[in-house]
Amino acid sequence: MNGLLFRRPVPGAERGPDGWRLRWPGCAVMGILNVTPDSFSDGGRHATPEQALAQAKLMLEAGALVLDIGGESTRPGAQPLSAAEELGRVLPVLRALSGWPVVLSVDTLKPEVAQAALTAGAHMVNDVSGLRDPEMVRLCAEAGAAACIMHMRGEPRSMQERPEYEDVVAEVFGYLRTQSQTARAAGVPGVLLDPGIGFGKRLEHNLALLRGLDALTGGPDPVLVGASRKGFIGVLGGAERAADRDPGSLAVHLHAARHGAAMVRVHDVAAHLQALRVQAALEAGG
Ligand code: HH2
Repeated sequence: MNGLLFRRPVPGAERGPDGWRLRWPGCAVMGILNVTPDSFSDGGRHATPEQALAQAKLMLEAGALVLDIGGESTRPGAQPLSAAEELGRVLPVLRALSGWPVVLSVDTLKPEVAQAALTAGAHMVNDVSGLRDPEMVRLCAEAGAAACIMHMRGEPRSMQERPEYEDVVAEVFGYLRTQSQTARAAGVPGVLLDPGIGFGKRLEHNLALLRGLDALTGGPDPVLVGASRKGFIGVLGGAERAADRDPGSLAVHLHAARHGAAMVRVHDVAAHLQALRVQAALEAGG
């Protein structure tokens, strides 16, 4: 069983002495809901609250455990957005989804956005900057919200300009462990660790992190992998358009699940759950 602890009520979580514990078997799915005009794969497709809610309903019915709502694209080269603009995108959707039987995550690196999103109904924060800003740690602890800590080298605007590592696996996993310890010591109840596929990483870095995943999943924190439709899948699989990269995304995420990932962050929830269920059944027979 995998699990994530919160200190606030969360749909599907059991109340215990230390808070609300969400538990799930095997690898769960976090559905991506980008309320943006410019995300690299689904930009503009769910930009109005009505479109976003229709997509949320589809992902919920398909079996997503978590919906990850983002108002700012973090694709390579993306320009930063103001907090007010980001909030204008995510708050109407979060308010409409509040009360739905699904865990709501806000995908942001801005403390102001995270704070308002938690007040509007989000249960957890997905921070692609890995809780770099101490204010993010403080507010997650205060709200009793779990956090996804992702590794990113630099910033989206410039992160793909010649990223270099001496030992990418040791550096990325070491960073995640340190951030987790800091967050827990400050009172963040639960953390998910994410190697940040494509965030300041070249093809060989992404592959090394995925091949080395056991070293991270063997630790105390659940691990999330998000490779859905990313550029390296296009390179390896010969799929130029992001929308054509679901088969390669499945291959990466099945690998991640086999190597202990507790959650995958995906665009196509139904296809992933089907594949993960079949893989789990095959492994159960072993
Ligand atoms: N990838 C993206 C955004 N947020 N969060 C986590 N934890 N892990 C990831 O790998 C991750 C993430 C980028 O993908 P997407 O949301 O599809 O695109 P965009 O940033 O262009 O909106």
